Amino acid sequence: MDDLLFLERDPFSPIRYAYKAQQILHSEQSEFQEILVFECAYFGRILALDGVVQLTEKDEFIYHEMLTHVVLHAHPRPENVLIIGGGDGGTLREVAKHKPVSRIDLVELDPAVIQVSRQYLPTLATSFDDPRLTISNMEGAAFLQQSTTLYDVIIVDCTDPVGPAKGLFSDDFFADVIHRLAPDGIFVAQTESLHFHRPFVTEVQHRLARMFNIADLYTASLATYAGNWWTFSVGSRRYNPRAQAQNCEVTTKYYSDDVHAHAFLPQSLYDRLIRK
Ligand code: AG3
Repeated sequence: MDDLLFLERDPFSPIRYAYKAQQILHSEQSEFQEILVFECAYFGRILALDGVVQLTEKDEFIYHEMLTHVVLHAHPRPENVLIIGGGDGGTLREVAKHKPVSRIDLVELDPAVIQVSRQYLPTLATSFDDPRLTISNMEGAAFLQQSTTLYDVIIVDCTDPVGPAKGLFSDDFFADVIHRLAPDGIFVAQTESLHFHRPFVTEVQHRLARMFNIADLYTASLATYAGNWWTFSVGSRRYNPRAQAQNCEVTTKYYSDDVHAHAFLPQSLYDRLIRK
């Protein structure tokens, strides 16, 4: 029997992936977007929002570990952590592994994503009942403007920077972030592919460099996001994100002390790709 084909609709990429799907587990139109969970023999369950793959059970650990543990280990003692986006819970699962973290705020615009993840993605939705967690369903920028907390780490785990997530990369948003970061706080955001989106990555790096003491970039290779050479952009107020302030003591499948050191681009490559 032929497989069902899921054809990704990714407006930010020059290619389209077709996934061999076995079964659709859930499909709904929420107030904000189309939410789909389907099953693949190779990738396991896949979450797509408005037709764009957000994660697969097969390789999500690489993305979520890299989005969180690099900056959490560049800071000597992160206690207050803010996650903007991340309604599937994968980023939260990784942050929750850190014992010194005493407060986790998660700001997810669409409560339906959290519900769907709790129901269909139990390996991601492990930490929604963590006592340190507070969930707010609102825009990230609005949350930052009304918050009175100073965060040690702020993480943006968003969809592609077209549509609702576009504003999360603006000067205004970064100014709101800095306002709510402790004087030694660190900011990180997923920033797309160096193959397909280098102008975007460069623009974000230049913007961060203007606004933070340190701007930097690290990458990981992902099978399922078009462009694959995936970037994570850091804005740091004090600590050099290339240096670990603590060794890795959390249990991970991908991130480790030597991965931390190797994830950042060699300076000459950074200069060639980003500075020019
Ligand atoms: N956030 C990054 C999604 C990028 C997907 N882009 C794409 N497939 N073109 C994922 C959220 C996981 N917590």
